[in-house]
Amino acid sequence: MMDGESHIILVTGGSGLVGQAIKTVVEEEKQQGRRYHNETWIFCGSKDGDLRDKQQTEALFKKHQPTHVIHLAAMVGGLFHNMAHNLDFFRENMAINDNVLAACHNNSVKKVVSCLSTCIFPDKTTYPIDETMVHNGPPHSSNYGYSYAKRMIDVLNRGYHDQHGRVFTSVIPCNVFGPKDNYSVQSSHVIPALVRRMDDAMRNGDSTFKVLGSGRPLRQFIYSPDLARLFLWVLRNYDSVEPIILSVDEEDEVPISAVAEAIKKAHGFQGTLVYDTSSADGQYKKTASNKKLRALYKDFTFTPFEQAVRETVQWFRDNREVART
Ligand code: NAP
Ligand code: GFB
Repeated sequence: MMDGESHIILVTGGSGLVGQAIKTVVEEEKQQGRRYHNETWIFCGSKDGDLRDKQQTEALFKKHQPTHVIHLAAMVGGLFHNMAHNLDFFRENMAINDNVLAACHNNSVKKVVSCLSTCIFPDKTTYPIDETMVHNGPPHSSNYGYSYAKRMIDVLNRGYHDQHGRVFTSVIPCNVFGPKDNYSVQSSHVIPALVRRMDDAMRNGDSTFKVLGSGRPLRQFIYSPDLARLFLWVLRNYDSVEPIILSVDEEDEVPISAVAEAIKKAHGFQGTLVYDTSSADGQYKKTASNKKLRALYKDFTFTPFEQAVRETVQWFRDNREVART
């Protein structure tokens, strides 16, 4: 964004893991005097308007008149929550995405950055996965609802560009974790689930700790502050409608067992990890290439995984009372 105009940036889903990370980074920029033009940031959660409802969505946009939007709001959850609620994930996210992008168009928002996920790619695919492969086949059966709804963001972005010349684009993060995540047992992703459950085990003095599944599946994890910095870079510098993967390198992919060991070390848990192979593993791998990002943003550095896990465990232990559990 190189013009001198005022920018009003509305972040839907602003009260969540990624939204709060963006808020923290924006505040750090202000403290460091790195103001980017005259940006006004507005972070919204569902209390500001239920985006499944068209009227509430339009009212939110009329109230704030954003010039730019980072669209994060979604029904989001881990493997087990998706497996149990594929219809809800599809319908809720379809409604949210159609309402938000229509409101962006109706209110002449200059640029929108929406959010897909590396888990929405075809289950049967070659590796590494890249941005051209989003629609090349059915997603994994565990989260088809969420996956198809997310893929429709890309379809909507193309439609608003082809029919109306809109610059609506999307990013495709790998698995995200960090402070202010969703730590609820029912719906959370693996890292917040293990962080919270191992804190419980430490408090209870348990001698064993159950990790669900075999521990063999492979994942790439991005620390939420790193993703936040990449989101700001995309908002200010990336103007293609084509999606862009925001992920750590392929070689940074880790098995779930290594995640559990890192969380065990960060907590100082002395008990034994036990793998419950009666629970689902989900996708074995979804290895994504960040080559496009590396080509465009050469000197970006990711926080080392073990350091990010240590900081996340520390945040949870210091903030358990206010965490979303
Ligand atoms: P999150 O912590 O669960 O936050 C979800 C956000 O969406 C919250 O601010 C929530 O508001 C809002 N929201 C949900 N339903 C809404 C509704 N009906 N109306 C208005 N707002 C609603 O999720 P996250 O992890 O930050 O995810 C943010 C984005 O990143 C999502 O689009 C997700 O698909 C994507 N993503 C996440 C991951 C990951 O591993 N976490 C990976 C790839 C992509 P309330 O807090 O008020 O409920
Ligand atoms: O983050 P997660 O729930 O989802 O990770 P996905 C699931 C993996 O972690 C599986 C293992 O291999 C689980 O067996 N795991 C071990 C656990 N212990 C636990 C635990 O206590 N809780 C959870 N949740 N997993 C999701 C998609 O896939 O990726 C979503 O379903 C979303 O749509 C998300 O996009 C980013 O990485 O398997």
